[in-house]
Amino acid sequence: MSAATPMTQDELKALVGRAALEHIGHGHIIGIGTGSTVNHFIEALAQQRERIVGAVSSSEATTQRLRAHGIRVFDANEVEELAVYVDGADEIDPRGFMIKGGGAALTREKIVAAQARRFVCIVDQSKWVQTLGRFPLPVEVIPMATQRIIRQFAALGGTARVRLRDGAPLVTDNGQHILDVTGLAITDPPAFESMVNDWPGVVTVGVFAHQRAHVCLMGTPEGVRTIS
Ligand code: ABF
Repeated sequence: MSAATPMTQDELKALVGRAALEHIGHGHIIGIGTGSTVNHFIEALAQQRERIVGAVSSSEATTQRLRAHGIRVFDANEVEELAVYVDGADEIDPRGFMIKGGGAALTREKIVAAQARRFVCIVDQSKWVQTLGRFPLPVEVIPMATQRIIRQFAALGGTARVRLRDGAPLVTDNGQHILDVTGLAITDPPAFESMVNDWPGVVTVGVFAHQRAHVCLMGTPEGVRTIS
């Protein structure tokens, strides 16, 4: 590639998707997340699918993609512990704290992340931030509690909106809704995550501090930067 043709965001995602293979051992069941960066990882993994026993998946979309490649998908309840979880993020900071859920799969992503010994986060460089909060924070909520949770975010200075798809509230894989919250600067992610998790009606907040990334593989025009 010449200097005159900078790598696209998708090429940077493909770069880290391939690099994540180096963090996968042999003979394990691994966790696999959701999104366009993870899709590149799945494509790379499919070339070496005998390397793993199978995967626990964080979404219906990923499950379908894995099965199409002949990769066995396990239910999370069938597996006690995962060696590693590979997933993308919407934002990641230098401590490995993340915002996730742009793809609406945050609840399952957090469950699978909690089962894994290591979280390998794969991102292009646009996701790197010093303070979480530029990306609208996804929060999965039980619809009955929506308006009260919107008011609770307003009290913190945030603006929460129900995510729509085709003009109607998006329904997650778990049958719930998503709020996207702007106007927050999340300076203490672990405390913020615990606080919002405690609000009745919140299923999952898209701050991943308690399930932070242990390794971040970041795609840059100079190559993959490994941050751990
Ligand atoms: C998932 O996919 C998310 O939690 C995050 O919202 C998103 C990242 O998307 P992409 O890889 O398409 O940029 O990992």
